[in-house]
Amino acid sequence: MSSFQNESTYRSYVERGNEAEFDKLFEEAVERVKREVLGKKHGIFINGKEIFANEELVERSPIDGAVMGTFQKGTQEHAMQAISAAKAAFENWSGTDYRERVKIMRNAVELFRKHKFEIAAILSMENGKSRYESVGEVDEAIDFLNYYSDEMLRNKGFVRKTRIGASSKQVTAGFQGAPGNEERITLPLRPYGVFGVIAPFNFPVSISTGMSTGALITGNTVVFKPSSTDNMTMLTGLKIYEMFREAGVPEGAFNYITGPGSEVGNELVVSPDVNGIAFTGSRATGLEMMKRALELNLTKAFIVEMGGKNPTIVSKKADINDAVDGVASAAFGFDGQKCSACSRVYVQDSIKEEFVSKLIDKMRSFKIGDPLKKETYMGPLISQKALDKYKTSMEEAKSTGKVLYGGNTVNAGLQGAYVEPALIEVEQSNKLMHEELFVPILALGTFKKFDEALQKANDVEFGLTAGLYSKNRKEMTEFTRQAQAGVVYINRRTSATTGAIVGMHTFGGWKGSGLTGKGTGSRYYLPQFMHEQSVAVAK
Ligand code: UN1
Repeated sequence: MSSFQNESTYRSYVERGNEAEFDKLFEEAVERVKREVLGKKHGIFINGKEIFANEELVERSPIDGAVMGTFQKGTQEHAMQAISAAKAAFENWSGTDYRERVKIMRNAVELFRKHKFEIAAILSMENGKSRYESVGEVDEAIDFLNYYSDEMLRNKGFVRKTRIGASSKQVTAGFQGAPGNEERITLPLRPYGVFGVIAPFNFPVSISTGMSTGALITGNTVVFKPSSTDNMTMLTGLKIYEMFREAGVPEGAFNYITGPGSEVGNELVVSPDVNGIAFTGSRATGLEMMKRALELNLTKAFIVEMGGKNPTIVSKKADINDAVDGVASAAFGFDGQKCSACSRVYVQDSIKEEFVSKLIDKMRSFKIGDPLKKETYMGPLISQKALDKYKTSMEEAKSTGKVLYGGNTVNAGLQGAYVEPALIEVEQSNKLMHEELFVPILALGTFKKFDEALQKANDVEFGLTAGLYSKNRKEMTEFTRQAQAGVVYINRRTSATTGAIVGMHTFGGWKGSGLTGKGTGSRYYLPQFMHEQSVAVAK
């Protein structure tokens, strides 16, 4: 069994002094994709067959409105068909040897590698990520495939065996713990059945692949719905579908369906034939789905990731430059459209002025515009809805607090929603300190004593990531003990709260950010896709 290694594409190019090659591969892929991939018409794939609906969905690039492709507006009826295809495929797929499923996932790794730059190029055009974020995301998808494959092998398919020895004594009537014959016991984790995989727009390659791999490799079959309405990422979703199929996932075991959450997503939630849901998205949607299933007395396995309002504490004992770099990347990378984004920063009073002035310098230096250009750090927001959120939140900040920097739209000469990174100062009780906005607005607060910072950091419903900058041992220990978050980072210059690496930083939310308390890229991820059975055979 190979030992797990991260894909680290960009890192290996720069370390070899070959960044030019990295750029060339990405730029050539963009041209190729524009010529050969964009603007086509695509169906839904159920049981390996392409199906067309009565209505269509046109996916456009947030960069300039270019048509990425025409997709199907799937209905409840289509969802029902996909669910029954997945149900019918379950017996065979769950019955394959786990090593066979691992082999198929390793084939998928090779396909993802082969098409790495092309998928990254589509991704940048599809959701507006920079080339670095996009290649990093494809790497993350490859890492999930490899990591979960390793986990299946390491756990030998998640089957254990044990036995109870025969007793020399027998009883006439049994009771708990009664001596008896020998028992051979097999303890497998077994797949639930059909999983609905409902993916977000912001990491449509890595999160879709990660959730789907989790379901498939453990023997479940899947109905996969990429983000299909306001924020569309159906084209990368289709590429994932194609690669899984080419890798050897049989027809019916993985189905691809586009369409509104209110029809397709809803059917996955309310259908008694769907045994589990893997979902990453907003807290409101996640909670609503779980409620709806329970109202129907359906006890599904829910594996949900539901956003964050992630804090960073900057103590006077911090390296301020590291803190500035880390907070700026975490808050404004990909325009803050990450559930891991830093959206609150608490700075100790005595260093506030220096920190704020350096942070604003950094924010001013970020290039905003076409994310296909090498120098761009911030591309467009995903949609008009996101732009509205940015604008109304900035209005709110103006009337209830102070705007320290930004808040305006930017004319990038393109038809897209380009905005400045924004820094606002509001009271802890302000709703801008509590609500997840998913736009590049960072709320600043201050503190005198470290305890106060911890209390404020924890004072939200969410608990996904949290960052600290301090060189003081006591503060570091205190933060580690008290931070109510599943992913905690200390003194990380590359980013205060984002950029978890598969297999290294496990990624899962506490409190209102999740449900199971177990993260992705973790040893405890796969067991969530299975229920345990103990099978005792007495001699
Ligand atoms: C998300 O924003 O939905 O740690 C997930 C990170 C990424 C995952 C983010 N690896 O920022």
